[in-house]
Parts: sequence; C-alpha cells; structure tokens
Amino acid sequence: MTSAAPSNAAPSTAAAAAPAGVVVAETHGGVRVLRIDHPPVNALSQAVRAGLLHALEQAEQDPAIQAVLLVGKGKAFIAGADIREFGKPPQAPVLRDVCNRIEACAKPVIAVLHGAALGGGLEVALAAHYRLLLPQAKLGLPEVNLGLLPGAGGTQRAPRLMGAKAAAELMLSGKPLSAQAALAAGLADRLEAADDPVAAGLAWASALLAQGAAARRTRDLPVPDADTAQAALQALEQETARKTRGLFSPLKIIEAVRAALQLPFEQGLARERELFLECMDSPQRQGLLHAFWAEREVLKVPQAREAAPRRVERLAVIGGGTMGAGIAVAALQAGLHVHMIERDAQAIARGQANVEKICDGQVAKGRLTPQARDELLARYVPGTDYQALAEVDLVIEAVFEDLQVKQDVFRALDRVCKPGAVLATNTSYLDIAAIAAVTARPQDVIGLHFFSPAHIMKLLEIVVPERTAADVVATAFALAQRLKKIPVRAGVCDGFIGNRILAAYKQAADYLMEDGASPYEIDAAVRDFGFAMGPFQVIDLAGGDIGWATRKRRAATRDPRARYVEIADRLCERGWFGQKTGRGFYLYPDGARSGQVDPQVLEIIDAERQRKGIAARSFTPEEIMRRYMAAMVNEGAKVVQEGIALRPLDVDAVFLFGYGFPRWRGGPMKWADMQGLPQVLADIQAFARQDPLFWQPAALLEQLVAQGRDFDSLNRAAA
Ligand code: 3H9
Repeated sequence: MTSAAPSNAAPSTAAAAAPAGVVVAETHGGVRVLRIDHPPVNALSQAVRAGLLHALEQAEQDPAIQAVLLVGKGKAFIAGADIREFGKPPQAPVLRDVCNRIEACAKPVIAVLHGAALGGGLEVALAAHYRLLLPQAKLGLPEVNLGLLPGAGGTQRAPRLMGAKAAAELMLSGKPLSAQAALAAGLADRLEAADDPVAAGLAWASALLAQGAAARRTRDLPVPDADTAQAALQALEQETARKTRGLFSPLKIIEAVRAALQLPFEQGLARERELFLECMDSPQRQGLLHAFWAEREVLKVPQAREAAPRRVERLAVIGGGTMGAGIAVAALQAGLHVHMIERDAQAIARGQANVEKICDGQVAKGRLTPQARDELLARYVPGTDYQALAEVDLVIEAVFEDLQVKQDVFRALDRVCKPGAVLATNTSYLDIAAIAAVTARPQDVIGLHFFSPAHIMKLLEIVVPERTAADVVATAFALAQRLKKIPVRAGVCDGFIGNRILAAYKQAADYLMEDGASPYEIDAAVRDFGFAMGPFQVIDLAGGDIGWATRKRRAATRDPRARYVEIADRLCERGWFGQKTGRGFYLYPDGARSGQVDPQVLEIIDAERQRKGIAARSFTPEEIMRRYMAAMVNEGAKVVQEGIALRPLDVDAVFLFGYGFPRWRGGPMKWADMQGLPQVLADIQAFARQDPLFWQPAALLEQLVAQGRDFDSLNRAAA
C-alpha cells in the first residue's frame, strides 16, 4: 500500500454524500471520514445502514482513498440497532451484511470510539480493522437487556478479540466497559487522551498508513482462550441458568459464543443468526423493549415540558424515619444540601443516626468511599427549628401518615419558607389537595411519593393536584432525574397509581385465600410468574400491623356490600405481624428471614372459611395468576380511564420500577396486551358471576375490546 499521509486541507464532501444525509463523507488527504450523524444516538436505522454501505463502497472504489475512518457525531459513536425498527419486517441492508462488508474492505477501516459504542454500534467497530478509543468511550453489548443477543457478528468477533469467557460475561452482564477496561480486555488497539475524534483518528490513520498497515480482519483471529473456554462456558451456563431464572436470551448468548469456539466463522455467524431470530420472536423481547421505552416515555409529560423548572440546590426533609432518611441520602448523593427537621432533640438524633447508618451501609457495600461519605455528610444539616428552612428551595415532608399531622407541617412550612419554594409531601394515599389547602400557596404544593428504601428504589410517583403550577411539575421531574429516579406522573386519588392498584390485587389474593388457595400456594404462583416475592411474604416483610391499622381506619367508610376477608386481622389479633415478631403468614424461627409454612395459620384460614360457610376449592397456579393479574389490569385500566395515569405505559413503569413486576413481562398493561384484551375481559366477566361488585370491568377495557384495540394503541396515540 502507498502511504500518502492525510493532509489538513479543507474537506471535500461532494463525492460520497450518503442517502438521507445520515452518513456524511469527507475526504482528508487519503482518508475518507464517514461521520454517522443520526441524532439522538446514531442508532443504526435503515438509512444509516444504507448510508454506511454506500459510502464505504465509494471509498473502496476511489483510488485516491487509502483508509476509511468511522466516527460518530454528537455524544455517541453508535448506540446500537434502531430499536424502533424491532418487530417490523427487516429492510436491506441488514446490519450483519454491513459489518461483513466493512470487514471485507480492502483498505484499512479505523473506528474511533469517543462515546457509547453499544450493541450493533460495537459490532460495527469490531468489524472494522483498527479501533481507537477516546476517554469517554463506553463499549458494551447490552442486547440481553432487550431480550436479545448481538446479531451482527458480535458473538463471533468479540470472543476472537477478548476471549470467549470474557466476551460471554460482557454480553451476559449487559453493562458497558469504560475505555480503560475495554482496552485492557483487548477490544481496542489504543486509547488516546484526546477530545476531537476526527483529529485523533486522522492522526492515527496517518501513523498507521506511514507504517504500511493493511486491512486486518477480526474473523481471521483464533479465539485466544480456546483451550479453557469450553469448561468456563459450561460453568457460566450453570450459573446463568440459576441466576436468570426464566430468562430466555442469556442461555442463547452462551450457545452463540460456544459456536465461536466450535464452528468456522461463517457457520458461527449463521448459528448466531438462528439464535438471534429465536430471541427476536420471544415475548420476552417484546416485554423488555416495552420496559426500555416506558422508562424514557414517562418523562414526556406535557405539564412538565411547558415550563422551565425552578432552581433547586438546598432541599429539606421533614421527618427522619426510614423514609425521610432514605430521601435525604438520595438527595445528598445527588450533590444537594439537605436540611432535616424533626420535632425534638431525641427524634433528630434518631434521624441523624438513620442517615449515617444508610451511608455506612453504602460504604460497606463499596458503593461509597469513606471520603465520599464524609463529603456527603458535610452537606447534611439536622435540626429542630423550622426557621432554618427560610432559604431552602424545596421541602419534602415525610412524617407520620396522618392528614392532620401533615397539615400542621404544611402550615409551619407556609409560615417560614421563601416565596417560590416547592412544598412536597411524601404521602402514599392522602388527599394532597387537602394538604395544599392549609397553605396560602397551593400552586407550589405537589406529591413526591418515594418508595422504600428511598435511596435505592427507582420509582418516584409525582402526584399533581389540580392547582399545582406547571413549573412546579417541571421542577419535580427535574429533581427526579437528578436523583436518578424514574418519575411517573399520577393524579390525586386514594393510593395514586401504584398503591391503588396494589389494593385491588391484594384483595383478589385475599379472596383466593378464603376460597381455597393457601397463602403459600399464592406466593409460589406469584414468584413463578417472576416477582421476587408473593403478596403474603410482602405483608410479613413490611409488618402486618401497618395494613391492619389502615383497615381499622377505613372500616367506617367500607362499602357494607363488599366482601371482607378477616384472616389477616385474626393473625394481627394474635400479635403475628410478620418477620419482626417471628411469625405472620409464615414462621420465622430464630430471626430467620425466609419464612416457613405455619400449620396454625392454615387452621385459622380453615376456621374462617367454616365460619362463613365457604367450601374450599383448589386453584392451579395458572388460575391463581389469572385472577391476580385480572384484578391488577382491571384497576390499571380504571386508573388510566380516570386520568390518574396519563397512559397505560405509566402504569407499567410504576409496577416495573416500584413493585418488582418482572421486567421481561413489560408491566401489567403490556402483559394484558400480550394475552389479548378479549381474554382478560372474558376472565373478569366470568369472575364477576361470583362477585359482581369487586369484578366490575373497567369501561376502558370494554371499549378497547369492542374496538379491537389494545392498551398500546393509547400509548402510541399519546406519543
Ligand atoms: C442491538 O444493537 C441489536 C444488534 O446486536 C443486532 C442487530 C441485528 N434505538 O437513554 P437516553 C433514544 S440492540 C433508537 O434518554 P442517555 C431514546 O429512546 C440495541 N433510539 O439518553 C431517547 O429517545 P427520546 C443495543 C434509541 O444519554 C434518546 O435516544 N443498544 C436507542 O441517558 C436518548 O436516550 C442498546 O441497548 C436505540 N438503540 O443514554 C443501547 N437508544 O429522546 C440503548 C437510545 O425520544 N441505549 N435511543 O426519549 C442506551 O443505553 C442509552 O440510550 C444511551 C444514551 C447510553 C445510548
């Protein structure tokens, strides 16, 4: 090869303009720079694939060109396949062919990775002949998070560069490697502390050409750990089967990597293709993709977008219990200054101890260094005097769940806080409009419903009463993102989105229990569905006394016609509140954390059935889940119908990020769509024959079924 060094002359763009302008070709001396320019993240849509192929072929045919540079414009190199094309018929050229064409190019192809090179984006880079990293590069094969495996040669090329075991681990984790780690792993040739990918790439191209570097193909390399990888993959397979219970694509990933060890490259690619298509066809892919999309779409709330957020640097938390302390730590970790107020010296000492305990726990788990903890605690100001809140920008009240207690706090806040401060309550079901009404500034009041432990749980319900100002809603969304939470807008009603729906399916679980299923059978069916815990395990963990107090408080307002199951009350009357008392629905001998079946609980349940004249019948796990899910979906539909949730996807996000709903099922509304809404409605109608009051079908569900539509049609209409 001749070695004409690239010049710094002004680039010419005329010759190789790519279709639709998403791949822009510029010539610098003998180097053709192909810039992928497809915001927001340069995803490999059909136009990008076609553009790359076209520009590459032109560069190869042009005798003046000696090397090709692939660079991404904007923050990312390429974030992967365009997920909006999934589920649609594939359009040529497919990415696998584009990658093969890049690898086959007779002239050296150099990929410069300055940002996210993920999934198909990394596969493009692996097909290139040389890879240069800049410090902000992030390399990963996250397809597993979408229920897929790398389908454009990644399962065959990554093992040849980094070894089969490491490649399988990278794909199974779904997590990206930093530039430094990717270099050490063998995924790239060079890391350079530069800012401008084009300049750095041109300089390196020039050096490579000067050395006479030629095309160098990953496909021709042997897998470096071929001797030991078979055994390593077998061990990984066993571990993966155990850890990813029920997930489809992880084991397929291992199969594809095994093909890289056992088959020649072309056949390995063909095997990868078969496995990729199996994953693409799986319902899990649909569920996981929906979860990815819902996580981002919840941010698109008209109210939050129509105004600029208020500035928030100083935050206050009222109440230092478990919730208040968790919120305080979440805010401290986001770099905010946090005041904490409690009613007296003893209570604030407890609050401070709670905050320190969480921080120490973070240090023990390696999530925080001791210095970072000290720096964080230096921004924490505990106290008992509301006057200290005169200058804070936002207050989150997290005191005892009682309307009068909360109203007293808001009266005090209204007196001391500066005009324009946002006043938020962390109530989980109280009427926020009634809390706002005791202040002279209801437009500044909003609900920020965190989930425990608040420094860990992702979900934040943003509850918006009618009178709240748009810039307060925008501030809440901005704060949520700063705290790395997933915000979901909710309207005001008893329990908002999550707890209201939870109340409905817990009731369905109670009815199942009284009708004949044991709590252990119900919990097992719910776990098999994919939740980490069943509803009765959750009660035991949270403390049965909490629900008992709520039931007593609501007894006066309960519909006398409604069926009421008293089994949980019978347990609470005995002081069996769950884990903390050593027994609840389960037995926890000697402080055990996982419970054992309690024959006395079964006797109590039997006695309750007899008292009510109920002849116990048996339920299969499938029957249990049909009722459990029908209750969840029906209430979810009512929540959407009433405008409490903006769209079905908001309900899905609440359950995925706050209630442990299995991500691969996409959320309750997505699950219902995948079952078929006519089937779900038919179930509800059948259950209604036994209890028409509880099983009233949501009008929205009936309407969608009548129109032959699904919940997702509402999501799409709102997008
Ligand atoms: C794959 O590659 C399969 C191949 O192996 C085989 C093919 C045959 N497509 O997250 P953000 C949008 S599977 C389309 O908020 P950040 C996103 O929806 C793919 N759009 O920003 C959002 O849109 P909007 C493997 C995408 O800075 C906007 O970009 N790749 C895609 O926090 C900003 O996103 C992945 O799984 C996409 N692939 O994070 C990577 N990705 O503004 C997935 C994002 O309308 N992506 N969008 O709401 C990510 O991890 C992050 O988006 C990234 C940026 C780290 C890139």
